[in-house]
Amino acid sequence: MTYIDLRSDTVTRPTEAMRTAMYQAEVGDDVYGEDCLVNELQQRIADMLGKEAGLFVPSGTMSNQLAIRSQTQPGDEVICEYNSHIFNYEGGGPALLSGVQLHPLLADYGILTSEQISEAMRPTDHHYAQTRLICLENTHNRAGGVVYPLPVIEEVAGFATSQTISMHLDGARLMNAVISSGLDPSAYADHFDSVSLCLSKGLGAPVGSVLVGDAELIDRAHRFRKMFGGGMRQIGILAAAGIYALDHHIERLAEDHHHAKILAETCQELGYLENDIAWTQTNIVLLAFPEGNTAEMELKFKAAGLLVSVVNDQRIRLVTHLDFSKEQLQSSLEILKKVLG
Ligand code: TLP
Repeated sequence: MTYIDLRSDTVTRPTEAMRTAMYQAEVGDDVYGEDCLVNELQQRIADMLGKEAGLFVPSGTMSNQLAIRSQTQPGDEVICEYNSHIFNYEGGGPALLSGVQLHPLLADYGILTSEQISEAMRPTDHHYAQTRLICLENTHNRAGGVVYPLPVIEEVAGFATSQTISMHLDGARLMNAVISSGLDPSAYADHFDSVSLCLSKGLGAPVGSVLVGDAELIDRAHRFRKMFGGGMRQIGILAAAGIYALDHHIERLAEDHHHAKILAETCQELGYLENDIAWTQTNIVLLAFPEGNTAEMELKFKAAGLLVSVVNDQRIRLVTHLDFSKEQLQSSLEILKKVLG
């Protein structure tokens, strides 16, 4: 049986044209800094986000972990959102790799405000861990691909500056936010010391993320990348895929958003959409199952030919992507009606 795969936008396979770019890539040893395509990719993303330097890393997880390691000391505290990727899906990495404690705050739709953060700040009293870093996520995955409102980011950043706290953006899907909001990528990135952008989500590359920041921060992250085992050699073949994605796969994210909206409309009609449809802003659709039967529903969807991901016992996630065609959209709508109707 061939399945329609809406588990994640990470499931895409490189297109023929992307594979050709990878095949033709000139390569060098990136540990010596001699892979021209890696250097080009890093600089392009840094420029796009208005930062000095970039660092190509194997995954979004490593990118976030390097950002935390490079901007904290063991014993520090990092504020993040309760449903953030960093708190939920990175294997407890901050405790092991950086020796920091996370201070997760639950926020409506994943959007942390400056008021919430200022209330959570630790006093300078020696009893407390010192708050050193705030991590935001845009778009917010577990909140359903929600785009962080820029004015909220501006307020959080203003507060962080006033307290000399650094800001990191998990921008795994930042380009989805950019396409949805129409804002320039740097309009978001300007408010952060470091930004992680994934090439292997909506942008359709097989591997890789780029962490950007000022030259000093990226130099520190570079040292930790080596320490964490992320120094890679002839990876121009991967950078070529990333460059191809930047050239060809950004604007088309609008199509994924359109497909997600159509799926969300049907889920809403069937009474299973998690939030008001206005919150389906990018490529993620969240379905609500208050009876806590998502494991059973996952199997029902699978039997009907649709792969979905279970977020928890009450939520299922659908993610649209480059390999999800118009024909598959039609079939998915039929499956949703059959299984949920
Ligand atoms: N998210 C994956 C899973 O890990 C949940 C997915 O299928 O959505 N930040 C955010 C916001 C992410 O959604 C992800 C991947 C990452 C970081 C980590 O990226 P990778 O998988 O490259 O380590």
